Amino acid sequence: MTERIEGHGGELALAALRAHGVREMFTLSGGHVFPLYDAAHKTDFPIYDVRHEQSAVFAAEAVAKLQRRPGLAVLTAGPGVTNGISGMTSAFFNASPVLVLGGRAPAFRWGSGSLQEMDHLPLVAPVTKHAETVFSTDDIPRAVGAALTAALTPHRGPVFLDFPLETVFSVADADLPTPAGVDAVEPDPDEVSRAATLIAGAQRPVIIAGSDVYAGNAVAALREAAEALQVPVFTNGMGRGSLPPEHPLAFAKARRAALSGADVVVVVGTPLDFRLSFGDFGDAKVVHIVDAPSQRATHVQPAVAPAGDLRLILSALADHAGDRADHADWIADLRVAEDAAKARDAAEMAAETDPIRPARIYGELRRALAPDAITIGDGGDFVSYAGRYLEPSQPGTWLDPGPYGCLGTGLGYAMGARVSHPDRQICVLMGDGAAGFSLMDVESLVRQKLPVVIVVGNNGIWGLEKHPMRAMYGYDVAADLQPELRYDTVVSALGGAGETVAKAADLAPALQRAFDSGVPYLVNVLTDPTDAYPRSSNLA
Ligand SMILES: Cc1ncc(C[n+]2csc(CCOP(=O)(O)OP(=O)(O)O)c2C)c(N)n1
Ligand SMILES: [Mg+2]
Repeated sequence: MTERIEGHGGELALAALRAHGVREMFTLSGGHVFPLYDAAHKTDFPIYDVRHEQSAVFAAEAVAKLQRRPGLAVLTAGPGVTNGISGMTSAFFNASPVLVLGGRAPAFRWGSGSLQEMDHLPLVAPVTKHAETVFSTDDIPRAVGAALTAALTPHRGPVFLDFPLETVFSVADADLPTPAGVDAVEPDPDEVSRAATLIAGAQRPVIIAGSDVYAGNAVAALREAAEALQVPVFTNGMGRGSLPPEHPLAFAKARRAALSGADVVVVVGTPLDFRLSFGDFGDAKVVHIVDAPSQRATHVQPAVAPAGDLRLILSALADHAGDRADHADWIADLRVAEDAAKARDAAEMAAETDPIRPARIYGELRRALAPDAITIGDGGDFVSYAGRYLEPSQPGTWLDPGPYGCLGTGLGYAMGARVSHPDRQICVLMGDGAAGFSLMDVESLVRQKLPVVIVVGNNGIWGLEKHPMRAMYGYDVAADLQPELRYDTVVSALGGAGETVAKAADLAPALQRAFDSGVPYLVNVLTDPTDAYPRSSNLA
């Protein structure tokens, strides 16, 4: 039996949001969305507010990514919504189920020049799975339910609704929709069996597993498939940590050897994009396993590309009954390359240089971080090093901005992570350039008692741009920041705490103080500006 509910638009929306598993909102105030606050306030629904709408959407995205449930951002009409667009776009690239509810100028006098009167839909439609204006109050619960179902249906992604002023302020009664649930999409069994035969028969297969494996709850199935077929596994994005680092099939460093030597490359739950040389692995055959037909690549032709529920596909691979080649020598060869790279990394991470090089920071962090700590990367070179030197040992513990590569996720992601995991270490790894986009939100974290640790790799430059520009032109412009700036005192001024570290030996005690402090704490590490992350492509 459907439940009948009565109330203003905010109350109707909130009832539907709760019913669909939304547990909090991230927002920045604006009169157009007051009814949503009123409904939340009266029912003890948590409201977290921020200092820039971008952080609200990033916080909602962190909840969605980490907890695999919908995250909610509430943005006021006009500039509130436009400030959220980079966040929505990141969620779109990352397939994160985020719902953005926007205020909207009144419909009854549309065209008369109301404050902040603009049609958001043409702006947000290209970066959302569904965007709709809800013109009638009693239609709000249906619209919220339908939007959330779209967000959670693979391939997942953000959705947007806006409510004209009179729609959300008016009272109506309506049916509360029961959550529709998301049906698992059955893959084509022929494609799955062709993929299994190809992998099992390969001499040197490799699996690369990405974010949709975690989002699709397919981590256990990935492990079963890898173990059953004896295939080495590399990961990216939210796929990191899917296999614990000590697992015999878990690899991270031997990527070059693996991809240049492989005869079959299996890419699961991540696009064949620039991070994976656009799906071109020389003579190797490519198996691309995706969670929805829309995710099949159009720029390359894989040998086979099964589409559907990743658990079903990976479990079917694990159950493959046909012949299989022995991969023991291949795995052993890769292990030699992996161990050698690890030894090189260990030496870098212990280096006693003055000034400090980023590698050493990560050496210290590896000792300071608990296995379930959430690490968040927001920056250029400093975050590339984080990807290289930090080894997540559990899935769902690493947040990077994803293929949209948007600077400024840091404090929003940190807020969403702290709300998701009140008892874990939350550590933001931030370039000094990146810090400029969201550091003011330390104030939001302080006020709402959401402690996190921020480690700034302070090289005084936009490193990932300065080094390549010099290499290309012999000079650089627009790439300098104030050297040795005291980002820690910014955080202290906002009610948190922090310190500047210039000597490698001082890093460990500073990190200890940071994690013990119980407040937002910034460790401002002065790093070597001549240190450039070695990369083949220099455009970011
Ligand atoms: C919103 C946004 N603006 C600009 C860029 C281009 N960009 C990529 S990395 C980078 C430099 C980052 O500098 P910093 O955070 O100090 O890290 P570093 O490379 O110095 O370690 C810039 C400007 C971007 N990715 N996103
Ligand atoms: Mg920098």
